[in-house]
Amino acid sequence: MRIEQHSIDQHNNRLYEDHLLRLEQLFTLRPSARRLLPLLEAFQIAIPSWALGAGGTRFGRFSIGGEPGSLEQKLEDIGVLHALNRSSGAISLHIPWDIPTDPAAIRTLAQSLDIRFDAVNSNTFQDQPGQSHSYKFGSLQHVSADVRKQAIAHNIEVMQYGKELGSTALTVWLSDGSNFPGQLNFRKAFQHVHDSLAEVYQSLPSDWKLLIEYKACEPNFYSMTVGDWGQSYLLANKLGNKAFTLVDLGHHLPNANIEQIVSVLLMEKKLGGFHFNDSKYGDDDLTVGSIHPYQLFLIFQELVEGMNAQSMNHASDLSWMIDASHNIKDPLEDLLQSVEAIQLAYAQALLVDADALESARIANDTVLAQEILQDAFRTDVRPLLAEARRNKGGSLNPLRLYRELNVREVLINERGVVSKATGL
Ligand SMILES: [Mn+2]
Repeated sequence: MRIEQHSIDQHNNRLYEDHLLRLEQLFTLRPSARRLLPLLEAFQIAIPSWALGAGGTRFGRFSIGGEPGSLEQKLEDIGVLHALNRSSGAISLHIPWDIPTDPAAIRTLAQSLDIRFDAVNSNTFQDQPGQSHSYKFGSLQHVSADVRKQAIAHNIEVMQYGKELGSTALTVWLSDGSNFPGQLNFRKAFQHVHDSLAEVYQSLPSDWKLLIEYKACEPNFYSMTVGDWGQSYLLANKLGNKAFTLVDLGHHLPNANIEQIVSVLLMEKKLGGFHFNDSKYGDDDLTVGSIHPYQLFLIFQELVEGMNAQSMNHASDLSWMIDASHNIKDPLEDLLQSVEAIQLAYAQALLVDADALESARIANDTVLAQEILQDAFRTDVRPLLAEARRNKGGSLNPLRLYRELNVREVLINERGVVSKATGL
């Protein structure tokens, strides 16, 4: 399914008067907001290829119907999102769930939808059919050199697929770790992971990044070999200047100060990108911004401050990706909400009066510092986002138009009720 431009234009015409009123109110209150439009228009968030179908838990999975059954259909779904919000112009592929069998055709299709390829993701947390060695006891950390070799070869193969599509980053998330005390020699496991990643790094093209993701627990419940940002940072530092830490918001122990982690990683030029999601109890993979929107804003406040300090390009110098699961929502609606939440936090962070904040800090005026932050956070920037979308041909209200066009019903008619997307 493709969204026709005239559908978007008709929808925008109907909403325009009300939109303009709200936008002018914002510009009156915040004249500086006008200059944020080009930044918001440039900011794109990659959609993961595994997030277009219904997710699930180990207890069950409930199909949403009309799920994309091929990589082509996944691209078409992202094309629908991108047509509506003009902010989802990238896909993050997961191998082997989404192997491009005809890379040239996939590239052409992506180009026609204005979608580029963000980081490719390897998978050594599951065994694949026909695989010689099992990852039951780890992959890059494994006590057996043969298992490590197999996992290294897989990561190199994933980069080959990425190269054919124009991707320039490999994300490695390891489930490696141990479930019980005594199971693992921590030192040797970490050394193996380092040495294995060093081999992968040797095959990394000169213009690529290696993004090292960490996670505090799950699927291993006693130790994770790359369990926190310090361990990821250590590996990235040892490997070289093309290796970076990737922050997944759901991969921390409860109450971790993620904004502070982000600030330090940026300062050290070792922040590579993000996996956005939200959680209340653990790695819940809920819609980003649905539980902790203020935390998301604080993270973006550090990102904007840190990126500006180093004259970084907000849109292109870090990888912005969603990593969430949709257990009860329509995945496409959830992704529209996710992109909006990320853009809202970014816009609010851009609104922070950085000079005033710095002066308050120098004066040790804690109250004023909080007021400055919350003044930005409590500003309704939704009309600004809508205007940025409209400027690029997108919809003033993507979710509303998605429902008006009955996109899910159309997809179910096209693909059937029982179609199932590849992934977990
Ligand atoms: Mn992730």
